[in-house]
Amino acid sequence: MTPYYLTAPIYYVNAKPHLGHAYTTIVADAMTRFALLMGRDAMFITGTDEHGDKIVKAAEKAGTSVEELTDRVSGEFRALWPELRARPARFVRTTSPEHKAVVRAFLQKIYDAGDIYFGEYGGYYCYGCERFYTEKELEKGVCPQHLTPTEYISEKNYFFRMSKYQERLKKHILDNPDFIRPARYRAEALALLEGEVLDDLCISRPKTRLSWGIDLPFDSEYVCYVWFDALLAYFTALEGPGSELFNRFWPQAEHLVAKDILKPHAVFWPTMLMAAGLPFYRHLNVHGYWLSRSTKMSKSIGNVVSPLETALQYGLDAFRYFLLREMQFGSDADFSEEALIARFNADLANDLGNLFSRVLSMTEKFCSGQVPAPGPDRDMEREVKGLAQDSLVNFQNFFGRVQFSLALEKLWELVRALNKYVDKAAPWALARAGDKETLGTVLYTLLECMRKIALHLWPVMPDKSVQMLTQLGCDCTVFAHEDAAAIRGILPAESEGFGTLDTGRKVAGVSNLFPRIDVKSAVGPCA
Ligand code: ME8
Repeated sequence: MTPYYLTAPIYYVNAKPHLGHAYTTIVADAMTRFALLMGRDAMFITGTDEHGDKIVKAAEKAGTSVEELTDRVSGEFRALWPELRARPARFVRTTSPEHKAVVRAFLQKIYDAGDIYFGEYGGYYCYGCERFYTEKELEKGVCPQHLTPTEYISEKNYFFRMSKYQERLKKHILDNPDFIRPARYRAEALALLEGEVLDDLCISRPKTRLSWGIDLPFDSEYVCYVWFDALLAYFTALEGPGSELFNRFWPQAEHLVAKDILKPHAVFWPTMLMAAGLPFYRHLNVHGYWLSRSTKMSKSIGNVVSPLETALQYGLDAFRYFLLREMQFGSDADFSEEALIARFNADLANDLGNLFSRVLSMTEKFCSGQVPAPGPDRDMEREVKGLAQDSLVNFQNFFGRVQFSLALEKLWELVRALNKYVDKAAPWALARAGDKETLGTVLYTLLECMRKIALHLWPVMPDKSVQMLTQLGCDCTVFAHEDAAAIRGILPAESEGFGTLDTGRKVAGVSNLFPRIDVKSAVGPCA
């Protein structure tokens, strides 16, 4: 049983969670559920990033202590994830004693190895990014991310010899085409490593300027730079290097982030791993931004969508489906309620919901609500089954390669083909003609394909998936109890054979999974 360890970012506690954070965490949850279904011992983690200038400034602005702010906002993030059916195995707070111990041990290790030195540095500091920029990196004199003025700061600090590992990292990225994916971000990472020598990384802040951080183990006048501290949360969740958990899961680690934090994950982090003599992660999965009216949704701009309100308004699973279906992983996507409603009505109400409602009501009407026994397949059934196989294999392949939108599109090819098959096979005509055997074949083929669709949708729509399976008369105890051992590894076989659905089982007569949203009456929370 291969382990699977996925990390979502640990989010800053300077403001409440918004749709962008919810997206990454929901994707992490869906990827973990999928890995479990595919047979892996899977978990994902997240947490909150609580040190640094940005947090101190946010507390000052809120007129509260930094401790009060971090406790409150960290609590809000932690409480949101279960509401969105995302279940991180661990939630790391960077202010926790466990995390501080991991950071200090790591710093001491690479200090002892000679990869940290003391020096003087002057640079343009952006408080939003918590990092220095060189003059060349600024855009018209301001921070290229936040478009806000920077502050020139010159001071003595500790530096990590990042440049020492530049060539090895470049080679690793070149030798492993899917180390950073999709490809456009691999190219961006390579561009950072090509040409000029990397600056060494300034990893400390003097306490005279900032005291809200983790003390360096070798100099108590300094605290650790927040990014150096934050990345190590991925180790804290595994109880630190050397632990049993770490040895088991770290070699299978994957990260999930948006493009704003590509550089720390593609450059800082792998060089830190090399300095500590630890293996690289497997994949860095990078997605684009959710935009609101073509502008990045961001707490500093204030154009954010509340994930919980939207989920409550349209249904959590429909919301999760929309997020995974609408955004091509890697590219930006625009969030609008109109787009959500359009997707809901087309894909969920018309295609999927309608399929369930038609087939279940016909089973009720023509077969007393019981799964009928199938007769021999005709060309029509062979064609549908061939298509089902292709669609499910495609779904599994694309989903595993973080192409969620394409995976769902492939699954919907099957949903739509089944609706057409209903029209073509016309069960009502078979019932009228008294052809029970063919009627059984048609309804069985449909119900069995619908069961497979419902199972494949579990990572995306966990509640609706169970509802669909229950309507099909399947025993869902293992899903209701989220029994990982029983769920693990059930998906690969589903794209191969047919006939797992028991005949004679009672199915629901009425389905009503996704009632159509009337556009005129939909008054949204996020207009
Ligand atoms: O960067 N669209 O935390 P953060 C899509 N603490 N995703 C978005 C988004 C948007 N408009 N806005 C935010 C940090 N995100 C660091 C991370 S990890 C060791 C430290 C998501 O609170 C996306 O995952 O600014 C992005 O990378 C992350 O939130 C940034 O969260």
